[in-house]
Amino acid sequence: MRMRFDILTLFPNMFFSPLQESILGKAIEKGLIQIQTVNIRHFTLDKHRVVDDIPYGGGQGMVMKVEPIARAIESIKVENPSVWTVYLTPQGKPFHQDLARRLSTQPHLILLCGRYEGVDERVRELFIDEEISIGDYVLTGGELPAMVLIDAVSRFIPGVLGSDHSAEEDSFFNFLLEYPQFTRPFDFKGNCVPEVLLSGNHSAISLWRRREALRRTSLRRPDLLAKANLSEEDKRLLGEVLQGKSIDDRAYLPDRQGMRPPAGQAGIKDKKK
Ligand code: 4HQ
Repeated sequence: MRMRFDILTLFPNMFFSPLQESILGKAIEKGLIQIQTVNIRHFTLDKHRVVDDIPYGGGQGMVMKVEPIARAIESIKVENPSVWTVYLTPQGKPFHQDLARRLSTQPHLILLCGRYEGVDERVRELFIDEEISIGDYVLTGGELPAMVLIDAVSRFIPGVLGSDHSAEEDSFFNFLLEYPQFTRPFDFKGNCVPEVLLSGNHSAISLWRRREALRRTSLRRPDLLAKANLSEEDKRLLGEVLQGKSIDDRAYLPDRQGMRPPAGQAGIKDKKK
């Protein structure tokens, strides 16, 4: 059951490194997912390979022309007429875990990435099955949203995550945020790991983790907690939390101002150790 993604973009190079590292890279090697970038500019027919034009009616910016996009989509549809075609746009339906799960049941997706002021409206009318937004902010193009979507969808494909890890068990599946995690050392500059995690008492550990997940969710995402299916025990644990059994004062860490890399040099710098 492998899944194929065709990404229609003017900037195919943006995708290579992000999708070839780590878990997604392994999934590609294993043949669980197949990703192909399609350069929309290759589907122009004019000498200057023009992909955009000024908007009818005037106004700022440029609009992506319909014909190159139409030809690019049709070049994929000749192979698979039933491919599901998604356009990434702030005007789409909000992306979330349920939508990622549903898309993972499709064998083949086209992801259309817009630039500038977006695509000619006739692209939407004629070719797009679903419009999706990754959040209420404005990006410079649909490429990062397409990568976000591929990442979240791929995690639902059997074999992509390790055998001891199911996407269904992650946070949001049950509308609770994850409990705090710790690893060695036990004592980092006087900041110690909660003793219960070293106790070897598995029921005590489960209880502590459940309470901390409930605490986090009630502090940071009360909207999620309202959707969670809470047991009687959960309600009791939440009661303990709300009575202030040590509140999570790290809920909102301040932004680390002054930690930005120095300006200057063009390009991305890789910090030398
Ligand atoms: N853009 N979620 C503008 C987004 C976006 C988002 C993609 C920028 C489309 C034309 N896409 N282009 N947020 O901001 O999906």
